[in-house]
Amino acid sequence: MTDRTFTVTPGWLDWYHGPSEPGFALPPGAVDAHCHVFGPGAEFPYAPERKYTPVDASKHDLFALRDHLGFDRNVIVQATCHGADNGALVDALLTAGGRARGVATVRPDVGDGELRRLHEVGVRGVRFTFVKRLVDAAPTEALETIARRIAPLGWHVVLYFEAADLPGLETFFASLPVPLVIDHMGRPDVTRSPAGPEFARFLRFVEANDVWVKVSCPERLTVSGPPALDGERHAYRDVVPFARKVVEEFTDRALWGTDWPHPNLKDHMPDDGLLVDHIPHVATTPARRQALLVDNPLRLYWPEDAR
Ligand code: 0GY
Repeated sequence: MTDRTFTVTPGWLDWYHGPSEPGFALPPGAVDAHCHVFGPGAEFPYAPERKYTPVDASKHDLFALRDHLGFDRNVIVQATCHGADNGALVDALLTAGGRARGVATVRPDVGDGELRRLHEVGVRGVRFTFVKRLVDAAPTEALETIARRIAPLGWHVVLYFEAADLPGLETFFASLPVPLVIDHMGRPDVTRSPAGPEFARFLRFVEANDVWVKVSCPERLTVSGPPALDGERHAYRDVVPFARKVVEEFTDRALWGTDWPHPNLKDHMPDDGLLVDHIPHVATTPARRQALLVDNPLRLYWPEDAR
């Protein structure tokens, strides 16, 4: 029998309850293109191979946040704590009634019937993480096999890696037969210059390949941190030049997501209302915001609704 009782990882920060009202009004049809559901563990047990046990964050909590912030739709991304059991994800997609699409995790031996079933409920991509603290080994072989399997479905691969690892991975990534979506701008070191060689390499990789970029997770990438909570709503300023550069250079290939419920944050948990107020600093014109928040995610996840 599966054990459905879980002890949350010591020091784990709960997600922010009662987020503030954003000052920035999202455009109609905005998509939160990177968020997760965690369990609840009693219903959807966490994977035995997980590297952390989170605080439960249910589909109901996620949809309440969507409505509070003013998003219209979600892209729910399978988190490593659920391994390749997509049960919680599929359940959330079914509940969302067309207002959510998903990115799953599958193993190389996944059946064609299972891939078709995932497609029917709204999955449009498969995620692979190369972030060492989240996986036992780089999933290179599995990625190669699965990318070939999902190509006929029109799916893409979501990649999560750290900037320092891109040089060793980019040739392999470029050889994959599907579009690539990069989480959190490839995790740049924001103490370096956005005009420096490391980020320039990332931008060249994006330029040269069929790559989309999530300009997400300022709260994870920041070194300067959020502002003191004294009414200042322009947070995570050290991340802005990186995200702005991506949005300006690749306006039609940038995506944005909350990353709610923000796994593995050690120092602070962001107020998701404040995160939304980060967006106009990154996408500085109405046209860029329309592309980032509406047109781009629709082209990738709801092409039938895209302009
Ligand atoms: C994120 C970032 C993290 C975790 C995961 O699947 C995951 O466990 O994505 C992280 O720890 O940096 O995108 O949620």
